[in-house]
Amino acid sequence: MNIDTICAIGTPPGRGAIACVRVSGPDVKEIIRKITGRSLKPRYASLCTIRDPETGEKLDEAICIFYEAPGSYTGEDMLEIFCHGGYIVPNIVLKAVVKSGARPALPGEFTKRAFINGKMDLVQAEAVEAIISAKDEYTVKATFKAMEGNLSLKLKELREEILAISAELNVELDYPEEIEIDSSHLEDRLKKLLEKIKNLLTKSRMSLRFSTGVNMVIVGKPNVGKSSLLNKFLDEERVIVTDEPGTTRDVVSEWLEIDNTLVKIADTAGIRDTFDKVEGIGVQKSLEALKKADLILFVIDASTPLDENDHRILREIKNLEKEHLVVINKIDIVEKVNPKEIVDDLGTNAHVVTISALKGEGIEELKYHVSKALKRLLERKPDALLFNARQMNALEKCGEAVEEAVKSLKMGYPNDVVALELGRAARSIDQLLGLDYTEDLIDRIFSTFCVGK
Ligand SMILES: Nc1nc2c(ncn2[C@@H]2O[C@H](COP(=O)(O)OP(=O)(O)OP(=O)(O)O)[C@@H](O)[C@H]2O)c(=O)[nH]1
Ligand SMILES: [Mg+2]
Repeated sequence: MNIDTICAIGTPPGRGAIACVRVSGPDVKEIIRKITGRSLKPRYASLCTIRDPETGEKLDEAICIFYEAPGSYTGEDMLEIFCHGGYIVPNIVLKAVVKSGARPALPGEFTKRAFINGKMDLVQAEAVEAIISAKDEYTVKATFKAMEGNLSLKLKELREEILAISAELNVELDYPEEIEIDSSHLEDRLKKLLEKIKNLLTKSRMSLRFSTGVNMVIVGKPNVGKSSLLNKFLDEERVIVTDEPGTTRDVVSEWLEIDNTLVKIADTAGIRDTFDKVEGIGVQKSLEALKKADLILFVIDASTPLDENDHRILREIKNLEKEHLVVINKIDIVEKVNPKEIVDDLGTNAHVVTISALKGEGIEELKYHVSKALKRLLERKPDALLFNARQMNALEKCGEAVEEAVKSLKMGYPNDVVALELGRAARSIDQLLGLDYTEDLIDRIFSTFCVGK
């Protein structure tokens, strides 16, 4: 393969103390000589004067680090120049590097080279990009494990198991007379394997939903102050608040960040029996929003006694086994509130917070408990899960093939039919890990990465 030398600014544009220009490829040593006039000891930080390779003009003072192949990110000779930041200097340095023989890199080209040179598999490469693009701490933590190789290990174990079962089937294919395989034992193994695949898919689906934002839904009977609470969370008059029960008729959601987690917060129509057609539709929508919720803020009104509507909503929440907090609102108009008495009466041991959405009292405490509840939810999620649609798709295909293999075995089909399905399953995992790839697919994946990574 004819490999050239690539370069890019690895830091985002804009005013900043330092920027990093990265260079990778066979001409790195030559480029270092041209722009610094020196040769650099690998893996040492050296303060260098960067010069125009043609005129010798001084361009910047920068820290340069040379990484010798194969001990670098890409597996090739690499140079990282830590020059002054801002809009101009990094580009001047980049130009000098280009003049010395490198060409500007395409998006994701450094990581693509790392992948092609066997420094990481496709799942790890995708994890690098997912970390850079993450919008919340959860995604960073989850994908960091994938970048370290935990997910790949899990997938390789699945692949090993598929190949081991295939091998047993093939033994019989090769020596049909001598060996007889106990097919019920193989069926058991296949079923266990299928179980593992399905489990990984289900958990990954949940985790993917999490990284695209947690659904937090505010529910309660009419007039308890749900919309007032949403407005307080957002710090603006986003939804209409009136003293008329049944004001909110639709689900209104907005994005919010709580303790580094992206939260989609939804206000809903108050839930009660109603003859009003529009309100009735609103109530239906509230019930549907409850089903989709990851976390529920169940609001009750401290100034009025609990009634059947409150109990009905709690029953709904309990039936759905949803994580919830009880929010007692309007504490500004009652003399004394006994939260314990209220939750005992309701029949829940969920955490309770007292607030006044009108006065803004208790909102910070509520946010604190929301963030604690989010942490509890996140901790439930195990590590090393699939984190994008491509990966999900490939593992789904693998699962389908294993399912077909189980069916074929049950139906007493010849072993080569079963083996064929298992071959398909193994290939899906190979594609997932990038052990089996086409240039076109790889280009498509890396083109979504950022330049300089
Ligand atoms: N005193 C007091 N009044 C409040 C408080 N929170 C809300 N209210 C009032 O209660 C009434 C209803 O508030 P909303 O926020 O519209 O209640 P809601 O739960 O969204 O009502 P629906 O949309 O009808 O289900 C309004 O008059 C609010 O001003 C509070 O903490 N204290
Ligand atoms: Mg409302």
